Parts: sequence; C-alpha cells; structure tokens
Amino acid sequence: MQDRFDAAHIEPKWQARWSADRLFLAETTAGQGDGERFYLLEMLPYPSGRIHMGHVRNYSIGDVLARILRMQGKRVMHPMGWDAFGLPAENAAIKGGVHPAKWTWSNIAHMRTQMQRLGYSYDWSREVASCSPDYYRFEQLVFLKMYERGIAYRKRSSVNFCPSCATVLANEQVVSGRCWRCNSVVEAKDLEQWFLRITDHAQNLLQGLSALEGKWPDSILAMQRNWIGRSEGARIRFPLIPPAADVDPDKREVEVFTTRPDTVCGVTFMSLAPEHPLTLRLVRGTEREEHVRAFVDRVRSLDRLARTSDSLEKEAVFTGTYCKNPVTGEAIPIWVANFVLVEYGTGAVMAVPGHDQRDFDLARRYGLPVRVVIQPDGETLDAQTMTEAWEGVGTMVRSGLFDGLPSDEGKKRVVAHLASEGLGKEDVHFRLRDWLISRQRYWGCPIPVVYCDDHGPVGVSPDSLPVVLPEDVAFTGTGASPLAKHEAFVRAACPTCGKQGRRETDTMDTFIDSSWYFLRYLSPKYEGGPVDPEAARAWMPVRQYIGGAEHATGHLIYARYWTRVLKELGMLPPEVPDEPFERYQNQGMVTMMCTREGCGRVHAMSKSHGNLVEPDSITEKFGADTARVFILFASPADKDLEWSDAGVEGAHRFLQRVWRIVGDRVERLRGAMPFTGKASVLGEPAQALYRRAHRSIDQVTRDALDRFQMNTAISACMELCNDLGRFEAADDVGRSVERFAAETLVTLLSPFAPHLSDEMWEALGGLGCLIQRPWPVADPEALREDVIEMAVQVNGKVRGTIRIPAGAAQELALQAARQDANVRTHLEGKTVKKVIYVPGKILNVVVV
Ligand code: ANZ
Repeated sequence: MQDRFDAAHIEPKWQARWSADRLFLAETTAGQGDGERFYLLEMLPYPSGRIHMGHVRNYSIGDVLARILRMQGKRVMHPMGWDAFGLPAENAAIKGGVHPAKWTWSNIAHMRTQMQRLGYSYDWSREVASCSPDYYRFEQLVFLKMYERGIAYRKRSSVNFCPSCATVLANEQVVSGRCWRCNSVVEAKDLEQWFLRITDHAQNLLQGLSALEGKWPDSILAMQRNWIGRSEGARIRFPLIPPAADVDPDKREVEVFTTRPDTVCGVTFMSLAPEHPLTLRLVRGTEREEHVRAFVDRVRSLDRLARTSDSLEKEAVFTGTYCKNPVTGEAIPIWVANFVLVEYGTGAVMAVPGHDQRDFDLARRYGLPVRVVIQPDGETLDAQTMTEAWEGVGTMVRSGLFDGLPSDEGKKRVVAHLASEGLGKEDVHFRLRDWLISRQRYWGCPIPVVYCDDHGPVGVSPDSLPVVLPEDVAFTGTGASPLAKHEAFVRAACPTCGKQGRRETDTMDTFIDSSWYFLRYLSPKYEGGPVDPEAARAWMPVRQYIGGAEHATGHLIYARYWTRVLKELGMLPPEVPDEPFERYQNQGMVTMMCTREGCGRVHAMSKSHGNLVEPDSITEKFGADTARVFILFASPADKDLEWSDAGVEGAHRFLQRVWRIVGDRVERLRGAMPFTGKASVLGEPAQALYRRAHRSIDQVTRDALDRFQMNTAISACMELCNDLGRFEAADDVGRSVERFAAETLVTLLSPFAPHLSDEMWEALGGLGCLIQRPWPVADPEALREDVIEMAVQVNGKVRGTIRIPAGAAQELALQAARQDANVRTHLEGKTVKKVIYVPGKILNVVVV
C-alpha cells in the first residue's frame, strides 16, 4: 500500500475492476441475484457539453443510495441516458457550423467519460439517447396510436411566434414579450398546431397526487395542484338584448363560467375575451367597430405571459351592446377586457366589481357601478366608499329571494334556480391546457404524418417507422425550419392513397422525449414496442426518483401523463401503477458567487454567470472520491449549496486521514477477526470504540436512506475515523474490536468514496469489492447507551437535572441543561463565565 492517498493511481484501477466484473448490471447485482427489485432513477442530463457540479450533486446522491441498496441485497436498476434533442444543438450549428448530431454525440461521449471517471454505479448497458432513431421510432409509434385515438389532434390556436426565427415558441421561451434567442418582439399568431389531450386526464392527474402525499415534497404537490387548477362553479347564460342579427340563433347569449354564482345579483357589466367569437360580431358595422378592433389587435399582440401577469394594467372597451342578467332581468353592458383569456372557461366573465378585484379595478377606472351583494360577518360594506373588492364569503344581500343565505348555501341555490329555468348548470374547470407539442425546429423527433390533398393529415404506416430525421440540411438560422426546405424529406406519398403528399416538417416538443425514457431503460433493445411488458411489470414503478425542483410542473406532470396514456393504449401492462415515481426527492441548487463584473451575487452555477465549476478541475487534482465527498458533505441534499474551494480541500484532507489511520493499522489488523460479540463484555476503551462503530452504522443508514442527509452521514464516518485514530489495542480482543471498527469505517464510507474504500478493503485482506458485501446492521445492544441522571448547578446551586449518555461531551451536557426550563431562567440574560463539567458527576455553570 502506498503511503499517500493517490487517487490518480487507484481510481482507474477500481473502475476497470467494477466494469470487468459487471457489478452494476441490474440483473446480476453484486451476486445477490434474488433480492427485491429497486428501480432508482436520476434525471437524465441534456448533453450540453460538460458535466457541472449540479449534475455531480444529483448523481452522487443517487449513487450513494444505489450502492447502499445493492449492499442491502436489493437488485438495483440504476440507469443513465441523454435527453439529446433540443435547441442548443441547433443554435450551435447556426453559430459554429457543426452539425447538431455531431455536436450532440461528441458531447455525450465527453460527458459519459466524465461520469465514468466519477465512479458512478450505472448499468451502462441500458444507456439511451433520445436523438437516436432506435429511441424515437417508438415515440413516433406512440404518437400514431395517439392520433388514431384522437389523443393527438390538430387545432388552430393562438401561439407565441417569433417572426425572425420563424418558429413557435413555448411560453417559457418568451422573456418579457421577446424571443429568448434573438430578442425580437414575439407576436401572437393563429396557427394550426399539434396538441395532446392532457386535459382528459386533468382530474385523474389531480387525484393521483393524494397517493404521493408524504412521498413527494409538499411544495411540488402544491405546485402541481395549482397548475392543474380545478375550479368548481357554474355556467350561467346571459341572453343578448336585442339579439344581434348576424349571430347564430343558438348562440344569442353570453355564457360565463363563474366560481361565485352567489354573486350573480352583483353583476354590473360583462367582460369578453378579445378573441371571443362574439366580440367583433357585436360591433360589426357600428360606430364602435374601429375602436374595439384596435383594442383587440393591441391586446392580441401581447404574449400570454404578459396577459396573465398580475401586473397587467386592466383595460376594457364598451361594445355598445347588452345582455340580460338571468336572475335579476337587468340589462348588462357588454365590454371587452384585456385580462380575460379565451381559452379559460367560456372566455367570458360576469363582472362583479364588489367582489372581484379585477372587476373592481375596471369599474373604478371606467366609472361603472359597484354593488355589494355579499356582506362579510360583522361588517357592513358600502359600495361608494370601499377601496377594494371583498372577495371572501358572507351573507347574500340585494339578491331578492336569496337574501340572507350564506355564500356556500347561496351558490347551490342560485345554480338550482338557474338550472330549473335552463339558464345555468354546475360546472368544473381546470386551468391545465392541452399540451402544444409541435415545434418548427429541426433537432427533434419528426412527427410521423403526411398531408394529402384528399385525405388530410394521415399517420404513416407503423411498418415504415422510424421517420428518420435527415442529416443533410442547411442551417441558416432564419426562415422556416431546415426540414421544410429539405425537398426529399418533404415529398412523401399519402399512406392512404399513395398520391404525392407533403410530409409534416414540425418536430415534437423535447419534453415528450423525457416523458417515457425511464421506461425505455427497462428494455432498451426491445423491438416490440416502447417497453417490454415483462420488464415493466418487474421493475415499475420507479421506487425513488431524484432531480431538480424546476421540473415540478413540466416534466413531472408530463411523465405522469404519458404513463397513463401508454396504459390506455395497451403499450404498458395494466399492472403497472398509474404513478410512475413512487418517491421523489428534490436536490437543491449548487450556487456560487457570480464572477461577472459588478455583479458579485450568488447565483445557480451556469455558463451565463461565468461561475461554472467543472468536476474535472477537482477530479484531476484530488480525485473522484474527493469531488463526491465534498459535494455530499457541503449541505443536506434538498438545500442549496454554495461552492467553496476550502470545502474541497477539507474533503480531501478527511480522505487522507482515513488513508493514514486505516493504513497505519493494516499490518497489525490483517490477521485479526472482527469482533462480533456483546458490547457489555468489553472493557473501556474498546467498548466505546465498538459502540461508536455501531452508532455510525445506524446513523449512516438512517441519514442516507431515509433522510437524504448525506452530510450528517459523512460526519458519522468522520467520528468513527477519529475514534479509531485515538484507539490503541491492548490485547487480542482489543485488536479484533479495532479490526471491526476499521472494516466498518471503510464499508460505511464506500458509497461516498468507493475507490478509496475498496483499496483499503483490499489492503485489509478483504476479498472482492465492498459492493459485493452486505451492508452492516447496527446491533441494538451496542446502540443502547447508559443514560444517567445528573444534577445541574448554576453558580453552585442545583437548578435542575438532565438525562444524558454516561460519557457525553460537555457540549451535549450543556445543550441538555439549556432544555431545562428552570435552568434556562437562571441563565437568561447572563453571560457564561465558566463551565465545570465532570462527566457523570457534576455540571456547574458559572454566570455573571
Ligand atoms: C364572477 C365572479 C365573482 C368571479 C366574484 C370571481 C369572484 P378560477 O378560480 O381561477 O377558476 N374567469 C372566468 N373565466 C375567465 C377567463 N377566461 N379569464 C379571466 N377570468 C375568468 O377563476 C374563476 C373566476 O375567474 C370566475 O369566477 C370568473 O370570475 C373569472 F366575486 O365570476 B368569477
């Protein structure tokens, strides 16, 4: 064994051994082949070029779990892959002239090497990359089935469009009304696009969340509930007066969706969405037409984000027309308002300024009447003087036969009354919209459809899949997608009649690629469909998923949706649960001081902030084990972590200490058998070391597996290391305790610093690799500490008693003393001058 811990020497050796012995294959897990199956998943990275410390953190957390679970005898599935389609590759092509495919594959190769150097226990035989035709052909197959069933459909809709990039942008790609890439003003445009009917699953996706309670972070569950946004209320019909002549007789009314039917008698105007089909019809040929049209055009040019933002200045215009309140019979003026969205509810709002703040703002701005119809408990509102709407519940007033009813009861009664007259009914709405999946982009999965003059959009025959993304395209960065200009790709025969048609040139949103990748891992070579049903039955659901919080409402909803749809389509067996991820753990961000001039703030690590630290700089200097221990020790998994060089050095020093302390003992301990008897038969200090080893086993196991507290788990290893370093065996029994402590230390450390641990294990004469050995189990007898009762004095007077372990350190004794109410009152406001502590005998705090 070398004197110094030299990572560069030992890490490649162990990585080669692990790989040659195929220790990480899911089916052959470390020779413990018939244990319980456990699918452990970390979010796959986008191959941007380099692994950064955020990845290292995510993947190191996963690797600790994977290794412990394997050692506990489970068969662990721990795969890795690449979310390989997306805009950055295409932008790199436009800028640097490299083909997106080349750029992506070489990034993948580099990042794979980086990950392998970190010693992660992935089953690389299952690697998938979403840009490979072997992967996306099944995505196209699923799409065809979805199209057949009407789950995928085409619809004209208002979308964010960048005129300079000539593409639709996702809402997230619009920054303050401008294109995130070229900074042009984004326009709203009506375009035919492809959608997935995710709204069909709104209720089901919402309900599924309750089963995840306590297993997913509360914050994510709350965000998903809010995103799906179930609202219970009613539809109410307001007939037009007099019926506008050119409006379809069946539609001579304004229908609204409201969550507050109890306020119906407080309606003083009506607000239509600018895009509402009635809006322009009502003013056609009137003197107001021009004014209303100008308003509508102006509002429609805003992007959706601006229109839904709270800071949007509320504006409206009058159409000059009226409808009738179905309860009071009053004539209600019809306005058009900028904040009303056409795609929510019915695209029309019954405005109740007394009880809705947005309506109140409009009423005050345009001098429209405000009417109080709900009086809160113990208060009497006055419409003339109120400065904001009362949005709470209360007692109905000025509401005719409903007067005196509490809001909740009133809601039901109003709806029942309207229903009996055919003018309203109960209704439920969801905020969730259907998923717009088409992109006018090259580097994505082609949508497998051909347009025929006679047959319209026709799905290609499944036998002809994949529709391969051609590589010989030109990247200009302007105009339409490069695919649209690729003659040979565009020209295609109609799958129905064989006549010359035109191929769809839109590609799929890359969030589709990541909605099912975890299923493909299970049978990456399977030809019969996206996933082998046998493999799905055996391995699903994912028992633990680890990733970032930024995916709360995107990826994590889409993947839940795809799992449901694949079951519906018969592509996943019914035994697979609807919820693909049994547990989900957020990891915090890795942050660092921004190095841009004049900034100096702490940001998430990213290229744009110039504060990206690559693991290579650490692995080259200190090795993979140091990088892993540093990132795991720096803070609990779910908290943000600020980068520091001192932390890296500290982690390295700790590993060197382990090397030295275990290394010094190797000769002496080689022949010894580890002690396995009862703690109580041991004398001091062997007993103390033995107990410490068991406490560390207990703490590492609980902290790492149950709490994701890798930092305190590592502390427990440090404590054991310190105690071992202080110990000197006096006899053979002592030597066997020392041997036990050394073995335990390297075993407990192995999920965190696997290379160093295996090297030490070998030096101690151990056989095989640690991951092939069982994870230690703490002996309850050795954990039991003798708790003693002790008096606490303040300035020499007994003020309370504490119960602490016999050998507790002064810090712990003091801490316990401060928990005692009486002691606390005697310490309050005083300064501690001196502490006299004799373990097991006396604790005296001297204060002034
Ligand atoms: C009358 C009313 C009175 C309302 C009142 C609220 C308070 P959630 O809970 O988000 O579903 N609304 C309906 N459709 C809309 C649209 N397309 N654009 C903007 N706002 C719309 O919100 C439902 C409420 O939002 C509905 O209830 C409606 O205003 C408004 F004292 O109707 B309410």
